[in-house]
Amino acid sequence: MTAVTARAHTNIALVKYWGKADPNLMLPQTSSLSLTLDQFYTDTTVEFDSRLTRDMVQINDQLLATPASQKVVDFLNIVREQSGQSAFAHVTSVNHVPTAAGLASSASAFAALAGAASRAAGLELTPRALSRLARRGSGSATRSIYGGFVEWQAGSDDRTSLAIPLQETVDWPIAVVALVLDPHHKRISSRQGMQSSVTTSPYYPAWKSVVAQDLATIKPAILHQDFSTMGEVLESNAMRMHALTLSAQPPYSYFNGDTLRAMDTVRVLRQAGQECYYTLDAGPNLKVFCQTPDLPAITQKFAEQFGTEHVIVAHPGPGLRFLS
Ligand code: 2P0
Repeated sequence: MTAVTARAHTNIALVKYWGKADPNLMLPQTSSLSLTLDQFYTDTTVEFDSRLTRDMVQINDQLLATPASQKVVDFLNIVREQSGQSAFAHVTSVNHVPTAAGLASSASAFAALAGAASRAAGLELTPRALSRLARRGSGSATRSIYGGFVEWQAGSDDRTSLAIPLQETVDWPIAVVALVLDPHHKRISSRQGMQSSVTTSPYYPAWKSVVAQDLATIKPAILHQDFSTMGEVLESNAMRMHALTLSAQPPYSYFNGDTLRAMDTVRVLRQAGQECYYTLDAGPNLKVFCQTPDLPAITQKFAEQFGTEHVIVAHPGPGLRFLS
């Protein structure tokens, strides 16, 4: 038996994925685009062992019982099907993602699991195949196979829905300031929330046009290092995604009071000449994009507002790699 360890970093979407077309194959309604981050990652070790009578899943030193480990077991079943490996596995995973920062650990977790489990099962997958496999665990994991700016192309079936790198090595001094505004777990999961938006928001058809337009605008902006255009698109895209929560039936929201206060601070900073733009996912915590020369003033402002320990700075990060 060979134990394989893989490391994958999490990512933050600039053009969001918010809705599935096929929940079983995890095909999305639209394409999306993200930046992989250096600060937050998951290390996962997988070893198939014919002596085991079930999959043993340990996350951050805690052995998971059956309902909690089900997503991982389902994912291992896909790997067993693809590889012909029939044994159960030991899975040991350590998340270096402050779940409190509202950064999805499922992206780095399933990307790392896709790498470690496939190789431990004897498969040698290309990055494209790894991206397709990671998608089966969690949509955002599709993009975490690659570093830098990454596009998940929606495709139309299991073969064509995968990520491709737009720019793996980011030669642009940009940073993402993650604000920890509420350390509690979100009440409505992304999975539940996006499903509700797809089926009940009257704005969902408009969202699909928004995403197509935003992708067409943001990709050249990234390649030309046009920070203003990139920022305007990522901020409006986030707000339009959140409009799908407010317009669902029943309506819901991931914002809290600090979210609105932090958005206001971004506007104040911009008016003062510190160019920065926010985005946020299925939780209240803002992530603020800026260029590194403006980073000290921006982090200082947020540290004054929310406390230094609630401000985490990240930069573009790398794709999946094998540690052993
Ligand atoms: C994204 N999010 O593009 C969007 C924006 C949250 C808001 O992908 O059901 O954990 O596992 O596919 O990927 C978070 O949802 O959901 C997410 P599943 P996932 O990053």
